[in-house]
Amino acid sequence: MTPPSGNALDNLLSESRTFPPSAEFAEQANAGTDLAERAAADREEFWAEQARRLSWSSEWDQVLDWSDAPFAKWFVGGTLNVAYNCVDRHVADGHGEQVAIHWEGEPGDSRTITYANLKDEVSKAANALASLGLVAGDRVAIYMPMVPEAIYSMLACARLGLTHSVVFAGFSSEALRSRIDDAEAKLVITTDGQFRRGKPAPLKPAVDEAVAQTPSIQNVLVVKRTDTDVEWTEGRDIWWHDLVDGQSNEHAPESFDAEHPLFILYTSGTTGKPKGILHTSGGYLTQAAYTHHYVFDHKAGEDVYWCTADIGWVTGHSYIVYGPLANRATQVVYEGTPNTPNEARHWEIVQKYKVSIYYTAPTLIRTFMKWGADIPAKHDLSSLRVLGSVGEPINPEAWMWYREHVGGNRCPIVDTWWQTETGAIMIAPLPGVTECKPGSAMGPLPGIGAKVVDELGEAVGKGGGGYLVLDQPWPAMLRGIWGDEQRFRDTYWARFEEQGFYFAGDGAKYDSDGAVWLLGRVDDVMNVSGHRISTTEVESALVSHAKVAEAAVVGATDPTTGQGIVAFVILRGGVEQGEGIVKELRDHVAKEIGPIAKPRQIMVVPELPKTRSGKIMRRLLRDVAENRQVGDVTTLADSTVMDLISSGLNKGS
Ligand code: 6R9
Repeated sequence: MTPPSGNALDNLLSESRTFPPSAEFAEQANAGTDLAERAAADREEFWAEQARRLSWSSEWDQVLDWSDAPFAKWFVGGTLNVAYNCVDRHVADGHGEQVAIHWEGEPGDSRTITYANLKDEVSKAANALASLGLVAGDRVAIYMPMVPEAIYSMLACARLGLTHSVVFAGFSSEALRSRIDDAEAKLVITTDGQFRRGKPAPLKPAVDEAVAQTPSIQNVLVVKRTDTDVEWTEGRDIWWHDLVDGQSNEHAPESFDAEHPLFILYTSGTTGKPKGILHTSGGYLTQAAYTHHYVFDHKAGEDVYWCTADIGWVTGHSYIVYGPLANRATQVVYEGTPNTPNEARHWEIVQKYKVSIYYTAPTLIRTFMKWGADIPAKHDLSSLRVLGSVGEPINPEAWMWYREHVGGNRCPIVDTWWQTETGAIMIAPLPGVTECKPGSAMGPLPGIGAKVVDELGEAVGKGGGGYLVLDQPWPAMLRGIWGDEQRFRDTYWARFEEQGFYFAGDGAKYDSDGAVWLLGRVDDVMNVSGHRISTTEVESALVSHAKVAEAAVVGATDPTTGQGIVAFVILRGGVEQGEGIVKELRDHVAKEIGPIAKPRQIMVVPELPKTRSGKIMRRLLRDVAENRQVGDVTTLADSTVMDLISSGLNKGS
């Protein structure tokens, strides 16, 4: 167990450093070795035990009904109210004065929200939504920055049995429009604007543009955040302060079936159209709470927890809203970017609130590395005791840096593998139990079944690699793709139909000790700063521009963002090449999808490499994008194409 040294950090499978839990940590840890034993002895009873962390209005008669696989039903016959579980019951248990949220605005304003305050705000918001005529089962789109009202809105929906669809506020109006349409949402909740890198940026105009084309929307509820002037459509638009503030803070929560739809969250797949991943109530909340409790070793009333995700992603749903609040966490919610007003902002926040559990993404850790270790070193980070990572594989070098410069060589690091589809963490070490290796997510959690298999679905042994599959249904699993049963079956279940495995789309390996190493996506989904973006989605955006004839997009390795988007485009005849067009196309992609999908690089090329059946050979383009010798070109329809591309690029087009 030696601290970081030098450069031999890259070869994952020769990584031999291990970090066993300290005796002090193990002694106080929530998890013990018995957890896995109990799960192995009786899986369903184990999950039933976890479900009892929640308060149910009526208990289930059956833990799991898998008879209609791949559509699972968990806690069949049980009823509960998700918002009651996240808010009211803590107040009823005498913890109303405990801080639920230390909210930190980007410009430096802050709000302290206790569980009693949260109950009032969520109740008022629920009364307000009900007054608009919304009833259980209706869909509500939430397109908001990280303001407390976004959390109130999600919980108010949950309280009323409305299904929310949170759309990341960095997405374009077109992305919002298609998500509203797909779910036929009746209401959008938004803000006038959002603070981004120290400046207010308008948000409502994107909603106005989207809603002009979405017949299902009846109202737009607008929180005033930046005091930006907005256009107003009378009869449709309503200010939050006008509607919500005057409502009663009493609202009786109704109980819903364990399988009542809680939310839809759109994520990129291998085709251009995002998939609406559907999650339900009882199983989802059970696993979100279970994992938050054990993986972060969370102690209610003692820890100060901070997950740096945005509520627009699943991590924000499960590890800002549902898991932590179900577990009565005191948490920090930060509105802005990590370098506003300077690169020390996160460490100032850790110091200010004495954050003890910090959960972030490898891309940010690598950014911190770039900014320099002297920045965290100037702050008191001694309150930290557990560090988490999510969103993409964490390279051993970043893991070691995180351990040393943020965790003071003292905090266990939990690298958590999961997906929008899995709803909650699936593969991660248990702090206090697992001996960790830098860069490995280690193994499936107790109660979870995951395996690495080959093409035929046969389990590979130690040292072997292949596809990651989940071989047992789990409580927080997706219950389908909204409105597209066939796509659900095809995407996740067709590949290993015979074995009944869920195909995750990730490559993985076991090392010689049997620890799991995630190796990234095996499909055409890129992972840019932990965000999933499909190559097809960006290609469709590019070809929707009048000057583009054809486009091919690849994810190229990037030292900071994990992958960077590199696009190859063929322009239409007569279009001038040069700087101007590249900027125009990058902006166009930002407008179509959102700034996160802006290609890092666009190369204008005369041809694209294709097989005889017309498939673009992305492998070869990736070679070009990563400045490698171009690989085997024998299956190309025209083997001279790569020379044409390379020579064109060398001329600097
Ligand atoms: C939670 C979240 C899911 C994809 C997943 C994988 C990658 C996430 C990871 C990881 C290696 C980890 N991923 N966590 N890869 N190690 N700890 O990120 O959900 O946005 O749906 O992305 O992210 O490729 O398939 P989502």
